[in-house]
Amino acid sequence: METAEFKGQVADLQARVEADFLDITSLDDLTLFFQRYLGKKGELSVLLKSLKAFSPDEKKVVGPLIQKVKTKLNADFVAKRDTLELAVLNEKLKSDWIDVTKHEEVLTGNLHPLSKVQRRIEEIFHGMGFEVADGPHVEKEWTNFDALNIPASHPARDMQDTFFVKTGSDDPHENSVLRTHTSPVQIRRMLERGAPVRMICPGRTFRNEDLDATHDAQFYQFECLLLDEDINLSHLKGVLERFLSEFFEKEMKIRIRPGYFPFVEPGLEIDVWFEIPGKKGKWLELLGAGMVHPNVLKAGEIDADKYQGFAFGVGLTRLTMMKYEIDDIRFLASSKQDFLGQF
Ligand code: FA5
Repeated sequence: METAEFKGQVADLQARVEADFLDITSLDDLTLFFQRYLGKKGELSVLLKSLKAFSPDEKKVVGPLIQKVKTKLNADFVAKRDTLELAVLNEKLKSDWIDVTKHEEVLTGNLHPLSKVQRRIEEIFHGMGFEVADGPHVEKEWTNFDALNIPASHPARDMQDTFFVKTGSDDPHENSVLRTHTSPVQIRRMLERGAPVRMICPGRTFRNEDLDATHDAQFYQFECLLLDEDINLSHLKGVLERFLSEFFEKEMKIRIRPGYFPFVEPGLEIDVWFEIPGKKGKWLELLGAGMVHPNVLKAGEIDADKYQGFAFGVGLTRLTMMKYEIDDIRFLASSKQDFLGQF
């Protein structure tokens, strides 16, 4: 190629580069522009390679011409890239900004009242040296009834009250029920770890009952079992009074009546005096209790000559209703935010 022709090509290239450069409005345009002129196979690179054909003297003339174009082109390219990238960033900032001073109403969750009450109960009993145990919802018929000295003829086993899961076997270890109370955990705890025992067990219980404002088919109880040497009813009364006073944050009055539960002897029903400000106070039936029956100790493989103790089972759901003045048990199973948000 003649130097004149080369000069002409450089001038032509420069004119097109300048025209095309003016059309660049985006980073995509810029990439295409780069590929067309500056990339490995770009026009400028091809022209630069053709320099090889010139003599050293000719190179001295045409070399600087094309170098000048290349230097300018590179500088323009970088400047344009910076400008376009900044524009993209500014656009993004416009749409992404956050006003950190703006006050937004944020809906936060809270614990369910039953969970709050359960945690508080656990705290209080931990403070008195009790452990928290757990048991399954689907329980062996044996553990739920037989081991607790509830004979096969007892009305509590009636289809009206118990949700049977598996029936038909003569062996109560083979049949299962939805546990009707938390008392079977007493047996589990005795068999697992022996005496002495100081445990509570909060959990869900199930009964096939007529439902009303104070009775649900699923409700929560918590069981308390204390086995040791020389335990008597005054220990039961002391633990209960201490628990109730801490739970309700005031001195609570209790009334002890004789009651019948096959798994305790003597058996007791315990009521608490309950007052809502502005309303008449009343005795509320809250729990069943008593000294653990020797047959139950036997089922739990405890040496009844050495150890004895008390047990009680409290309606945790009822305790929750008292604490928060909830007058219908069905609210506790609802997912209504107006209700749940209050706690
Ligand atoms: C029992 O379940 C015994 N296992 C308690 C017990 C344990 C006695 C250890 C002695 C020794 P009862 O059926 O009374 O007892 O139930 C205890 C409490 O559970 C009741 O006082 C009541 O507060 C609550 N409760 C019973 N049925 C329901 C129900 N359908 N809905 C809500 N709470 C209930």
